[in-house]
Amino acid sequence: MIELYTWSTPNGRKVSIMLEECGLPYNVHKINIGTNSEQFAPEYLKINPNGKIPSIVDPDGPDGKPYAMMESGAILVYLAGKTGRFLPKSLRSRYDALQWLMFQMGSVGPMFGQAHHFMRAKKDEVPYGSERYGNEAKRLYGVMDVQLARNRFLSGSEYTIADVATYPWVARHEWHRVDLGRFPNVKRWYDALGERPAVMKGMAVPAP
Ligand SMILES: N[C@@H](CCC(=O)N[C@@H](CS)C(=O)NCC(=O)O)C(=O)O
Repeated sequence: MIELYTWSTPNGRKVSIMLEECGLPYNVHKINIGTNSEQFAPEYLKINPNGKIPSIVDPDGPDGKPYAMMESGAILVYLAGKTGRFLPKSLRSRYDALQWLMFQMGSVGPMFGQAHHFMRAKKDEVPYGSERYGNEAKRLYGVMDVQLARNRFLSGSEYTIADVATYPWVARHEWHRVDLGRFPNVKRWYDALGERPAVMKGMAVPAP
């Protein structure tokens, strides 16, 4: 059974969606990052030296021994490798999926996260931050909208870990003040993914 350390955030839900999609059994351990202490507990830092969620421990790691992992993108690649699912076999499609996964990890996550910080987390909104990251979020929706006008899924015709990684961030579109109606191709993709049973189950982790 894979041990999942998570909280109710987009990065955490990428991994619960993937575990559900792959049909892998897992135990959920809640790490309440709002306490500003659980993620920095010495025992947890042994699993995730960066003091963030998500993390997993697979008792049946690559060499048959327990294996701990941090970084949601790396965890998705690992689970795709372990199960042979959601990362295409053909090299061209595989690199397409990895490009869009890195786009999520390097742009979508950090920029949307900063937009949330400035728009929501601060008691007094900082207009410069809200504008900068809000504009960048809209720009990234534009990039995804063009890509999804040409493709059913983010990296092509197949549902991959790039889609798994991006969905929970787009699910927070109201937080970064993006009107999905302005990005019809993203909306079509978002609505379709939201109907997948594994996506619904993964988005409900951790249970309240
Ligand atoms: N690049 C990391 C980012 C992880 C991350 O930023 N996690 C946030 C929640 S979404 C967190 O744990 N924040 C707690 C903190 O910064 O103290 C990943 O994708 O796993």
